[in-house]
Amino acid sequence: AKAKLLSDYRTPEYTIDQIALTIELKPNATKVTSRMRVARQGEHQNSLILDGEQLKLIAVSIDGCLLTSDQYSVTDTHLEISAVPANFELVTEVEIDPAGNTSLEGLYLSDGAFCTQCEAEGFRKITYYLDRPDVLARFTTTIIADANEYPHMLSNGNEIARETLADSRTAVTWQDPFPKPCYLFALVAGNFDVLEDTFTTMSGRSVALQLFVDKGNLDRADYAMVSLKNSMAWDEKVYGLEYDLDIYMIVAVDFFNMGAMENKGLNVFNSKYVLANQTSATDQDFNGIESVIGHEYFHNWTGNRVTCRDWFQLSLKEGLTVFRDQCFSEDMTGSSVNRIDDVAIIRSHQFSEDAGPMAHPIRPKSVIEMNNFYTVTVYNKGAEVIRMMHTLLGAAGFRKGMDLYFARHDGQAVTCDDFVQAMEDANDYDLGCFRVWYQQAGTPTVTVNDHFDPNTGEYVLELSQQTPATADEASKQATHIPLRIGLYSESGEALSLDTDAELTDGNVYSLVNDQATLIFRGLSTKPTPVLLKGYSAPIKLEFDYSNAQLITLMQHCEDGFSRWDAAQTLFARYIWRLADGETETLPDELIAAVIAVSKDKSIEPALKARLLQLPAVSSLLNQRDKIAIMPLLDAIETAHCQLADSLAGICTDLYESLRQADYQLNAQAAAKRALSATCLDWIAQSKPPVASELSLQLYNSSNNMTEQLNALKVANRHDLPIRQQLMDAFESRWSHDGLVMDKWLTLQGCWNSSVCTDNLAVVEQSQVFSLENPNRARSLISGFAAMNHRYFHAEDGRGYQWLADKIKKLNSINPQIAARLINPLTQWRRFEAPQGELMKQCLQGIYQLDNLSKDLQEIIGKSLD
Ligand code: BAL
Ligand code: ZN
Repeated sequence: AKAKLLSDYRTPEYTIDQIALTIELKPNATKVTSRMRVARQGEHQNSLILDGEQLKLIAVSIDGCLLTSDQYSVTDTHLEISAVPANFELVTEVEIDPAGNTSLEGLYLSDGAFCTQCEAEGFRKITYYLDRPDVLARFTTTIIADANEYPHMLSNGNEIARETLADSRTAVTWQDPFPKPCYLFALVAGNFDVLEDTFTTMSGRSVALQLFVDKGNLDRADYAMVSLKNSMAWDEKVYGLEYDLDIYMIVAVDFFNMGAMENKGLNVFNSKYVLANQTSATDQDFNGIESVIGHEYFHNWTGNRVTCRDWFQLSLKEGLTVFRDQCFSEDMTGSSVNRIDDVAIIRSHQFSEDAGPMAHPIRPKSVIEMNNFYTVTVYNKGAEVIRMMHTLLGAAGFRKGMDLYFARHDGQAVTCDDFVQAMEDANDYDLGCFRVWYQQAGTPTVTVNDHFDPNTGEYVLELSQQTPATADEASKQATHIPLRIGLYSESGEALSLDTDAELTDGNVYSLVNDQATLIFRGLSTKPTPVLLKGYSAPIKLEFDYSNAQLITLMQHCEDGFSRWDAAQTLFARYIWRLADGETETLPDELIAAVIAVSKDKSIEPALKARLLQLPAVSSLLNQRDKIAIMPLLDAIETAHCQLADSLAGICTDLYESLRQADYQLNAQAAAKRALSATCLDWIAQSKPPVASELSLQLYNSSNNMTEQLNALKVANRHDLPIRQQLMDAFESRWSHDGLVMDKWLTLQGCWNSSVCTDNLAVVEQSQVFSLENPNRARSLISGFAAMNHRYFHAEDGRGYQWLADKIKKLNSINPQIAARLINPLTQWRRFEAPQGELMKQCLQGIYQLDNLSKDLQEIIGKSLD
């Protein structure tokens, strides 16, 4: 397969501004008739080339005249018609097979309901079309189906007609008044329960809200509806953006590749991000629902009203919309820990993408399979890039930029440059070198040295930035890095900053060159610097803090992120020293500091839970170029044991004090549950029998999934004697419910036991598991390959082989999911022998497959290159 390049972008030679679709639904033979108004753009005589895949062409006509087969040609990927008029009506008729579509892209069946997923390039699996985001058309869609079997027939926009046909069939017609690219097209037909509500917009319009869920699931739909209404109100309040149709529909389906999809007026959601109640879902699940519901809703403006010119610009809508959903969640919970969790994703997953074979800028330059670029770089680093503009311009300046962006581009398909230009123009602010963030991959490192002169009271910081080479490009430029700076006294008080350096509101310094020197005056003793408050840029910061400085920051810094960052740095420092054989014990001062944190009643429980956690393995892996995995895992275990001996007693008291009489669904109660789980984990590390008893008690006495799952996780992670009993109890209670059983599958995958790998074969055979369902496949496979480091990386290579075997099967079933789940193997270069070599061999084995998908070809090809 050939790569497409950003630099090859050309405006379309033809456009389609109106399309009327008639879709006669039958599971194995759906007929799609599309009537399109086509117009040539510019002076040329080139043929019209439409995208289309896996379509059976029945007929083509132009302005009412049926074409003969010599007037067009059909390949696996295109329909080409030569000698077309400048303006004409094109009608095509095709047949497709939704029931046979296991890729879940295009039109397919989810548990008997028809649904669609068109982004990025799935519409071409429904009909022949100019399947590119810069072709915007008004869609009218008529769905024909048996109304008894499919009482709900939905598409974008408003229902404008309904007609009863022969054979108990009904035709329902929808019209979307907003021109849109075809990736935002959606169709759903099925038999659902519906939760209905209304929202009154800021201009007083009433919008009907409808949430469609599988029969019997209405008791799990309330939270999604509340989240939707909160999102609508938030976008009005923060951005002055109002919803624009009279109806907003969300359909929850069980078979879905992504989290959800923002189709105009008709979102289709993975049921994981809709269905939740106290007994079936954890606090984390509820947070996920709030953020994904918000995310898809916010797309209505950032994505739908203003869309992307081409897929290289994906971060235009995704980075911006992730930033918006992060701010929404932060406002809803009002806690500093949201920021910590966002940063943890960058450090664990985005840094590894930057350091691996698929490294790409947030605006990629070259793509083989677009589905491979729905990445943590485009989404989460993209959001960090938007956040940096927000930091540099301030909330009011950012809002001015957004207003100008919509004023200029509403109804258009635009580029990331257009967005940056609007921010620049609205604020008269130079974002020239900031644009480098869009152009180059890689994680910049800012190295900082300091010097204090007690005679003059001057404190000097010397900064330099450098971005290492990435797989896609060796040479790197300096970029615009906002550093939010604070100086702290020995006891952790914030000092006022007296400097000639240009600091904007909130003490933000713009590092734009390779190097810079900052001088602060009027200091009586050497301060402790913090340069990345709130994680003001997605970089690595290198500064040689003393243990004492880090301990002070962990205990006293007013910025929650910086406290956590200091704790993580301290822990990581000693884990690496243990791994390298440089020490065998954690220093007393570190243990004392952690105990002090655990006892400090002024620290909010959510933050305390995070301060008491060791760095994630996935984040530690990104701190070195080459990893000896078993010594690292052993070091983490040693650090855990040593700390646990000192912490278990305090954690037992804390655990008791955190008991809550009733279940409450709010951020404060959830924070206590999270801290309580952290305590239980420390207890389990040092006193397994006590933890066994507490876990059993917690599982049996609690009335909510969060606590029950916390009990199970501890039993699973420490392989407590009680584990099997709890797993069996969970299975018998939930075996009928795939969504809940995903948690059980993940636990099976990350079971900390030497029999885990053997057990996978048993679990795969269980009724609940299925490679066809992405949620089931992801839960078990990622539970093992991304979370169970010790057994996935076992030196006999069996973990790798197990994953390779799943990937080979998924390659034929669902290439998108296969390409996601193969990720752990693609990092082989970073692992020392024997692991690295064994991983590579598994990749080579998959690469030999005859029918290897384009998705896997791109990823494995780059990985082995
Ligand atoms: N647009 C694909 C799903 C999402 O990011 O909302
Ligand atoms: Zn999105």
